Amino acid sequence: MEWGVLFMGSVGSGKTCAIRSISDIGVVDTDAIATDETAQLKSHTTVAMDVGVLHLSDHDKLRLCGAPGQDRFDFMWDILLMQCRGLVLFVNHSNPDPVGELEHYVKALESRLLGQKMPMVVGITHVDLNPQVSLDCYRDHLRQRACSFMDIAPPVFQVDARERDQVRALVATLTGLLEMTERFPAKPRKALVA
Ligand SMILES: Nc1nc2c(ncn2[C@@H]2O[C@H](COP(=O)(O)OP(=O)(O)OP(=O)(O)O)[C@@H](O)[C@H]2O)c(=O)[nH]1
Ligand SMILES: [Mg+2]
Repeated sequence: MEWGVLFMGSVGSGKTCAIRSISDIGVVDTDAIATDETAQLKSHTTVAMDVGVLHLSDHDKLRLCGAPGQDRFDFMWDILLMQCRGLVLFVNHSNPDPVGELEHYVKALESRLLGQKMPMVVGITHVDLNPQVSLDCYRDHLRQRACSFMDIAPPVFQVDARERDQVRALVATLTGLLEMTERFPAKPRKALVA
């Protein structure tokens, strides 16, 4: 079995870093020198995609795809979404409006998936830079605001993208959700007969 997993989230949230942390092969990235406002945050930014591989067993592997965070490259989100079965959404907890950031990406995903189901886990990064603020704001937001591409509110984890074990734990949870979706695919609802 081989599944594609897409890492999405804002510039600098840690997508490329996370894929580098867990990939069993050298990551193919498309990082270029940042020239616009991104340069104030970091020196390099993904302009097309990252690709890595995580072997789960002799026969099973995950293809790890990283999307660009910048909205101007959002055409890549459509291309990558078509090739992936599950999502890891990163939110940078140290940004000024991280819940707004979460909402921005959930909305972008909904408008692209158009009702198609896709399991997702949410990873909150950079918590070490803003430890006094609880992660409940993300869970509350996702509970109140259903994601049309998931039947349940997605799990939310604190994760440091530089830490292999933490990223692996996040991806293991997503793999569990993917297996569940595979074994128990959502059945179309029967029409109600009056
Ligand atoms: N302090 C801190 N730094 C982190 C954490 N997770 C990742 N980083 C750092 O944050 C930066 C993330 O950079 P990238 O992985 O390139 O970010 P990206 O999401 O791929 O960004 P774009 O490709 O520009 O959209 C790196 O310098 C990481 O070392 C964290 O939890 N805490
Ligand atoms: Mg990147």
